Amino acid sequence: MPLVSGKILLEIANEHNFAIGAFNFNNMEFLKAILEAAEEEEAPVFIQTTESALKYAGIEYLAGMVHAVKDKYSIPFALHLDHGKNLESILLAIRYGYTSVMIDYSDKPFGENLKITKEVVSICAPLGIAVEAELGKLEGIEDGVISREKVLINPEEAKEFVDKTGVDALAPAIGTAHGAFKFKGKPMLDFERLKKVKELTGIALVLHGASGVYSEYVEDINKYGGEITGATGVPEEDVKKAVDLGINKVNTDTDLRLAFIATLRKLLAEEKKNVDPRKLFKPAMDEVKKVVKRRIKLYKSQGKAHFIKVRTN
Ligand code: TD3
Ligand code: ZN
Repeated sequence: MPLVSGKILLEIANEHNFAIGAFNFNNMEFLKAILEAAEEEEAPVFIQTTESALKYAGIEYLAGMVHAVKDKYSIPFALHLDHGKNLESILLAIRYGYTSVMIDYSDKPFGENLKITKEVVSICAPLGIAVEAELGKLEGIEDGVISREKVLINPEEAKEFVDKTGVDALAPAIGTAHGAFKFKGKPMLDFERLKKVKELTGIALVLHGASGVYSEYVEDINKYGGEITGATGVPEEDVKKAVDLGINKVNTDTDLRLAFIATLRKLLAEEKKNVDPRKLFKPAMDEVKKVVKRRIKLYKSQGKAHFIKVRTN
């Protein structure tokens, strides 16, 4: 099945109470690992690029690869712009055949966020392109801190935002953060708030900053010359609970990076005579593939590819 609209993926996941994995890529190695893993698990999937990925590789390369390989796979997948920061990025993604975009004005006042999101929906909806927006800020929260009201999503605001913008998906800030250092203390996700947002909006919800930061990769990175002591992620149990409470898309980037880098560090240390990058990248890709499969199972999207039925001609 070729590229499909993010709308259909979000709708089906919302209807059937599971989440679809959204994995970031910057190069051929990650893209291939993600698509192969999803194909083998018969899972629908989002493949996504941030603006910095586009800056690194160029949109011609990243979108070009996707369009060149899309018919090799039978699973439905959407090409998504992750954390689009302005209208120019959105328009660029549309020109390059993206089927889903995120407009992220979460660091701006509520009114501005609402206005730009409405505008993006008015452009994308007629084209069948899904729109995701974010409310609240992606910062780890600490126990008992009053500032949580300032950082996390306000469920009543979420209801107003969804009604007025017509977005397809909303990313609620509930205490997760991007990267390999998510929490100062114990992981704390505000599940009550998540539940309320789902009850009030009924919309497809997206969990950002969801990586598990698995200890086996952190240990290998530290063992072979890296220094990421104290790295922490979201426990798998918490991700599972979030999916049960209404999360329909889960973003994972850091876990793939850690798997890749841990493998590279280990091989570089062990194979001192190797000068062929492929002998490093292939095992690293295989490790990324393993993580993608693990996450797909965690989100309950394994075997769900056939739920998506779209006309392809
Ligand atoms: O939107 N993303 C991916 C890009 C974040 C910048 O690297 C996420 O929410 C993924 O979060 P995580 O937990 O993998 O860092
Ligand atoms: Zn994110």
